[in-house]
Amino acid sequence: MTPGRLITLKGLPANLRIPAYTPREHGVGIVHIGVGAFHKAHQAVYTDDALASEGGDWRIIGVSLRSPKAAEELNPQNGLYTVIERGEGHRPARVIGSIAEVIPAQGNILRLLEILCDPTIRIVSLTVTEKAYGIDRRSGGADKGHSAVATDLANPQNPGGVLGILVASLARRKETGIPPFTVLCCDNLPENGIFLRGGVVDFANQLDEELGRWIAAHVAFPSTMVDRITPARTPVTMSDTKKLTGFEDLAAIETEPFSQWIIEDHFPTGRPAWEAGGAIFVKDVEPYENMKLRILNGAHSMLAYTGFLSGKKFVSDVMQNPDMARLVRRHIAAAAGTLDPLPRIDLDEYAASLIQRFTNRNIAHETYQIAMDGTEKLPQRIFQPAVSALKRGQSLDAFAFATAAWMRYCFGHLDSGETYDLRDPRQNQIAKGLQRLNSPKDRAEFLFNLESLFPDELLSAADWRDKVISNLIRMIGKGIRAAVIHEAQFVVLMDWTSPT
Ligand code: CS2
Repeated sequence: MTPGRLITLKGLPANLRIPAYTPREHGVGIVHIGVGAFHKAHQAVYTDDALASEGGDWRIIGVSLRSPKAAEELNPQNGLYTVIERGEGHRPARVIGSIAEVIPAQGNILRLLEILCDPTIRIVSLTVTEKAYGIDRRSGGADKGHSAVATDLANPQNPGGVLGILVASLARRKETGIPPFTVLCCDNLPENGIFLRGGVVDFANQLDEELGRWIAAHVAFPSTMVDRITPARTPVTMSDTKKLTGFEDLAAIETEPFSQWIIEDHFPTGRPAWEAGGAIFVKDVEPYENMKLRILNGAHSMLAYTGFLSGKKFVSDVMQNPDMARLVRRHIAAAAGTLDPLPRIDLDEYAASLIQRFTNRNIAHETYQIAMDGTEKLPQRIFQPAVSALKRGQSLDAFAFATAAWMRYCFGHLDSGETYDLRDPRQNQIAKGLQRLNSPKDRAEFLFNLESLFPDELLSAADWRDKVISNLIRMIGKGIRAAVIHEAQFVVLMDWTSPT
């Protein structure tokens, strides 16, 4: 018999963790833009814990900007879904009740703007990926070359992009005398609150400078560091959920046991008691963001490019290869070396736990998933730490190797000749540029010169360019696997970095 769909908390097995509150008794207080697996494994879980511990009207209305899928999965289930945690030897599952509803933005923008202007909404949070903001990293303002920004500036009453939606709803709140909501960016970007504030204020200024000034003076944009490795769901997620809950759950996700959330405590309009789920509130998030972006995400990107090109489908497969694992350890150590000491954080412990998380064979995290959007990710993950290493007189080897691996990935084919889709917002420009060039050096130079990608400090460091180019020459000449073996033999590992 096919089990029914998960629509209520009734009838769930007694050993399954379910919300320790009655979801429908709590009103909404948050609109979250970008209800993907990561939001469901992270902020929604913390909010579930906060509701259970302190109560309050803090349930979430999810918004999806592009596809109606999240709404189709969650709405028929009254927002309920299962999270399976996959770690060594255990597989706890819990049902989350913090999401009230999901609204696909397309076709519903007027309703969405109405909700965003409702005074009960006090926080608008976002996980839309780096490329969706439409903010120019160099100027820090709205990027008029970004299609959503250009379209929304031309038609600000009917927006479809992040900046347009935030500015249209803040403008309405200003007009009607409703206090603004707090904007909480939860994407992997350095100083993400300041970054988003710059884009929103500049976008508003293009329409009405008085509005821009009001946003700058009255809207809070706290920064956050978010961390939980959340792979795409697989058919096993679905079949395991059915076994664990007894119900069909089309919105189920799986994630790792580890979770971290560090938040700048600046919420003039109030917030849920996220500390109930373990969130840490601090004054300055930037050092924690740098730690995570440079160590975890930097090593992730490096291993994703080398791993994908070597035929390793999952992160844990990469970690099974001793040479690649050595390079991961080297990368972590090099990235950690670019950071100042952090209060309450032992970097050696952080690094050791990261190795364990990457090695977790219970989650199927695809290297191809992480390889996506390299031009959006590498500046903060690889290039900025490389600049710090350069300034500190430290070795550039790990960062140059990671950069060469990304460049090799940009070619769009494996050593075998098999092709793949780059999945990067600049893929057409990259493919076109590389097509007319043959030598590895010319190809590297073309990629170095992509607009606003590499920091000037790196471009003017001859040693950096030479290192990247010689790695790329080796990757092409000998093949990626031989290049990995070659590079790994020079790695000197110390203390925790030694393979066990
Ligand atoms: C990953 C991140 O896909 C990627 O680029 O590096 O999504 C990573 O899994 C998360 O930031 C972990 O918190």
